This record gives sequence, structure tokens and C-alpha cells, in this order.
Amino acid sequence: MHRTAALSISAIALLRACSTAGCTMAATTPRVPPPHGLLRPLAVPHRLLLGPGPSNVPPRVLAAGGLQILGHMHPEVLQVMDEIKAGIQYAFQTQNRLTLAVSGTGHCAMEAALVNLLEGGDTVLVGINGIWGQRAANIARRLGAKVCEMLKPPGEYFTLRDIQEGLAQHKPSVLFITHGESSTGVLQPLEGLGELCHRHGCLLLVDAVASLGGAPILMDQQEIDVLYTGSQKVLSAPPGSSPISFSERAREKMLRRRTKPPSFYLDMGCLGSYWSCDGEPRMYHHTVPISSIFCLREALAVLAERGLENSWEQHRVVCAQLCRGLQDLGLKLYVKEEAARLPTITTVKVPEGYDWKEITAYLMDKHSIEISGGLGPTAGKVLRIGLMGHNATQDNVDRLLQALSDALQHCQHSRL
Ligand SMILES: *Cc1c(COP(=O)(O)O)cnc(C)c1O
Ligand SMILES: CC(=O)N[C@H]1CO[C@H](CO)[C@@H](O)[C@@H]1O
Repeated sequence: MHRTAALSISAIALLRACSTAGCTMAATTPRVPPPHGLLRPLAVPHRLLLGPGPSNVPPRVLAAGGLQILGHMHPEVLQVMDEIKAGIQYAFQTQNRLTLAVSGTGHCAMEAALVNLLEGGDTVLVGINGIWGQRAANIARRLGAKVCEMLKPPGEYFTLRDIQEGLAQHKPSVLFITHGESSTGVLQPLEGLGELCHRHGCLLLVDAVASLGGAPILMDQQEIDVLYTGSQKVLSAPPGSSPISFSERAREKMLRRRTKPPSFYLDMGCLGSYWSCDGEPRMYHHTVPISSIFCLREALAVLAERGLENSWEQHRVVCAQLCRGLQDLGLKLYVKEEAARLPTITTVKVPEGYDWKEITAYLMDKHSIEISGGLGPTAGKVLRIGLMGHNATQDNVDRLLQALSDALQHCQHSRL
């Protein structure tokens, strides 16, 4: 104690001596000035977000994010976590005990699923009909898994027969499939998939980031083993907390692991006890993002009040109106088969002679509406329009169609 005090006193004496001697106080003078940008007020314009996500956040959810922070182990926060678990069980239609929200965006949930399910030497069959299968394959390879790719052209989905063949050929322990392929606008049918996987001794992992709440998913009835989503699409909450759930079958596979999951942050064993999924006393693992958790709680409450079936129906109706309107403008939808169109995100071909960037920029500049271009295999080929959650309304369909018609008249036809 005395020594520390003595040291700091002598350090001050040294600094004083230094300054009187005219040398610069290199050790204590900051050289990087405060950034100008930060000295101006935060600027967040009002925009209608009709891209593939994030979607606009309704006032009730925004208000939850503005509440004061509590300690992450305070009983009120633990109660909110319990309410979120129940809300996710409702949204997923599952009774799985291992149900929680990981602290991160949709990719974080994707990593959590793969990191816990796979270990070196496991075989995973990945359905690739857009960018999300590519990403899952990328993550699985990093984990040392044997990745078998099952390909389908963008704009199409996998039939039961495709999957049956893939399972028989590769004998994987996990099948990854994307329910709402937001890079192409395709909805993957899930009927019979879980049963088929289980007959082949395989677990079914489904990415529902772009579809949950917008298209029917019944986790338990469809025998899905791992399901995850994000917060910023149909749930209309800020990005950052992502619901995920594991079946008993998936838990059993995880219990049989020879090695620990290579991520401490995403270890479902630790997360399960933090979220009290096993009924045991909670163990601190990390600090949940409190504001994000409050918002997610409110977003799940909105969904519970509205009812899942109403939410599915709303997205179906609004998407059908949008598709009709787009075709009336002379535009062509990218996904040919009507039943295969994702109700939350619609892909429409960039009309001939137009540059997609001019269209999206015009909508943004003149109408403060965000829509987006393609992604991965659809880059440069399509426009992606999202009508999700809070702002999946008839009003917004009309607003967008008017703005788009305006854009088509004004955007220069490119010289290409
Ligand atoms: C948006 C999306 C993701 C990724 O979510 P982030 O929140 O951007 O990390 C994953 N899968 C699908 C199908 C998506 O649409
Ligand atoms: C943030 C935002 O743009 N919200 C809009 C969502 O859609 C409704 C209906 O058109 C608008 O009233 C909101 O302003």
C-alpha cells in the first residue's frame, strides 16, 4: 500500500520536473483529438424499411429499448428472460426446454446451431439454393465437419425426393435447410422433412430468420430438431437477440459429443443453465444485452397478442397484393411457382434496360423508402422487397408501388 502511494507520488514529481524542464509530457498528452462527427448530434432520419431486413420497429418495442438498464441477474430481468423463452416456444410452436435467445444477430444463431451440433468428422448435408446454405457450409467447414453440398438452382426449392436422395447418398448426421431463402425469395416446404431425416438417423436444422412469423412453421409437429430466427425481420425488433430452440434428439446428440463446442460464448450447455432451461439455479455466463432483451420481449408480446395465424395470414395477403401490383407495373417475379414465393420477401427481376442501383437510390432519395438489390446468386438480377412484421400493411404496398412506378418513369435507362 505504502509502496504504491510512494510510487505514484514520485511519478507526479517526475512529470512536474519534466514539464518545468520544457520536455513534452508524451505519456499523458492525448494526440488523437475528439472526432468531429461525435461532437455533432446523432442523426437518424425517418425511413420506411422495405428491404430484406431490418424492418421498422413499432413504438412499443422502441420504447422498451429506451428503458433504464437493470442488472443482468436482477429478478426482473430473469423474469423477462423466462417470458422470452415462453414467447419463443409459442412463436416456434414447441415445448422444447432448451429454448432461448442468443446474444447476437441471425448469423450468431446459425453459428450457435452448427457449433453445438457438429464436431470434427461429422457429416453435414447442406441444402444450397442461395446464400444461406453457402454460409452454413462455410461455418461447418471451419468446424472440421465433412460438408456435403446439395445444390438447387436459385429460385427453386428442394423436393422430398431431392432430400431423400441426399440423405441416402451421404448419410449425414445433420441436414441444414433454409425455410425462407431471402437471397432468392423462395419458401422451402417443410412437410415430411423431419420424419424423413429421422428415418435416416439425421437431425433437421432449419434457418427461419427470414420466415418465422410470416409463414407457418410448427417446430414440434414438423419434427424440426434445431430452429432459429432473428429479431429484426418479422419480429420487428432491433437486431441483436436471436431465438433458437433444440429438440430432445438434438440435446442427446450434444450430450454424446467427444469434444466441447469450440465456442465458449455459444456453448448451449452454458447458455441453457444461464437461461435456466434445465430448472437448475442460474449460472452467470455473460451479460445479456439488456435493452435488446427488453425489445425482444415486447416484440414477442406483440406477436402473442396478434396471434401467429393472423400474422401468417397478414403476410400472405399483403405479399399477394404486392405481387399483383408489381405484375401490373409490367415487372416479372423471380420465383415462377406461386406457392414457392416467400411471403415476407419478394424478389422481382430488374427490368431490362434499368440499373438496379438507380432504382434503389431513387426510392431512397425521393421517397425515403429502402428496398434492396440481389444478394449472392441474385446480385444484379433482382430487387428484393420485404414486407415484414409491423410494416407489412396494405398502405405500405400502395406507397411502394406508387414510388416504384415513379422510379421506373424517372430512372435513366442504362446505356449497357
Ligand atoms: C437475414 C438472414 C440471416 C442473417 O441474419 P443477420 O441478422 O443479418 O445476422 C440468416 N438467414 C436468413 C434466411 C436471413 O434472411
Ligand atoms: C417507421 C415507419 O415508417 N413506420 C410506418 C409503418 O407503416 C405504417 C403504415 O403505413 C406507417 O404509419 C408507419 O409510419
